[in-house]
Amino acid sequence: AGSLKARVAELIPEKRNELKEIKTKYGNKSLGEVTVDMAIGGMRGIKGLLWDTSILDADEGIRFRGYTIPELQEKLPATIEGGEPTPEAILWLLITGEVPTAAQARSITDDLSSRATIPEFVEEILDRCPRDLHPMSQLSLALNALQRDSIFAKAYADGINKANYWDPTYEDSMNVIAKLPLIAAKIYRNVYKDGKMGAIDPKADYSQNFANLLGFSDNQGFTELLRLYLVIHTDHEGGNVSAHTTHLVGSALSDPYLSLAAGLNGLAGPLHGLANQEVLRWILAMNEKLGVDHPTREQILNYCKETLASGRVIPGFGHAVLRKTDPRYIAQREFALKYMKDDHLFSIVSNLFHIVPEVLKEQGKVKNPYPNVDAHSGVLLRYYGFVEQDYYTVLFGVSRAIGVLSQLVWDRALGLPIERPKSMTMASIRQMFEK
Ligand code: CMX
Repeated sequence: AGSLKARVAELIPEKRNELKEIKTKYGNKSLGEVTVDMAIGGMRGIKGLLWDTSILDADEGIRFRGYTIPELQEKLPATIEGGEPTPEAILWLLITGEVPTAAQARSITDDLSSRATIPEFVEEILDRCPRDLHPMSQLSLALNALQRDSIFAKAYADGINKANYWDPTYEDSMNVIAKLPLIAAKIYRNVYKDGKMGAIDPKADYSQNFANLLGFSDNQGFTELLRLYLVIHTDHEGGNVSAHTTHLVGSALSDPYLSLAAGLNGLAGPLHGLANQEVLRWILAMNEKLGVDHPTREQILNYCKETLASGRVIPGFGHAVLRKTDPRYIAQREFALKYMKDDHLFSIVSNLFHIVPEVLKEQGKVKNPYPNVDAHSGVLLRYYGFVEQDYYTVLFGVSRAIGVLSQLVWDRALGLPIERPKSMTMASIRQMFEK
């Protein structure tokens, strides 16, 4: 139950009509040309997906249901006076398109904590994982195991009517979002600590609970950072690997557990979410190599050049769609300026902000030389004592679930079909143009 679900039920007829109208009016209009380069080049720039929860502008960056990050920081309810908005609030926004009241956001907190349990066998699976199994692989494993309890899968097997797919999709999605902090924290406690974990406190918000479970209950700064982190990583329109994969797998009517697990396997790639861990590793390796905490401009410049010369990417820089500095980076930079402006790693990140774009521009092939979201998050987490880099992408995954599952509810509510683009062979491309 809960009023979010009631609101979704109210919105469904409107949205179905809107989609029908768009199809009737514009169904046969062209969204643009598809060139051979696009087909070969990772489908870059092809407008071929419907995704309502957010949209990315190359210059301005992401808007969540029409709102920029600074607008969200102003409009969404926060837990502490003047503090960061909460993931519960953005979940409401992403699903309904409406800014929640504080009471509505609170209802999500309550709903999620009432769903936050995991079966013993899933805990046992995690307990049996070797410590050197990557935390992202463990996360994916646990989600696939939790799938046993999918309400959608059961409803489908019982013959549910298409028109009602959204309902069990909603239930599964809320359950997944509620259970993720437990799974994620269990992985963290097993891999890096003694395996013991606290319990959900129904009075605490989602981020506070997550921080408590991780073992950071007395660290208010960390909890506030977690709120910001969990909000800004939720969604980045539909074409990125994790979002697109979740949508694609979901289009086969695989349930939300399976769909999200697939998406998170994509997030675990170093060109996508794993850059989160790579950035800090790369910065620390620089300091170690140079034997200093405060490398000079010259030293940083050389280190960047060496990275490029060895045929590697500079992690945290560049983007497939963005052509300016990522506003998610800026939001984190502002957080750092507010809470840790004298931190030595933050000062390196600040220097990289100026130096890397010069180096990448000079190299001449990168379309966007500016920092993305991943260039900043590591040093913020580390500042609060959360130093286990290999784990960082799990935090990204917990947040990303909120965005991609919000859209998945709508995929099912709108009856979007199985995804099946056309592929070409090299011979068939030749045939088309070499007659
Ligand atoms: N360092 C070095 N070279 C880079 C680069 C970087 N940060 N970013 C792009 N390039 C290179 C590409 O590898 C490509 O080289 P080749 O032509 O030799 O293959 C060339 O520049 C052109 O690439 P592009 O069109 O500018 O970028 P893409 O859309 O192909 O790729 C991305 C985008 C993010 C994968 C790429 O910029 C990159 O690898 N960045 C570093 C990894 C990273 O930070 N990923 C996180 C992105 C955000 C997220 O998903 O979490």
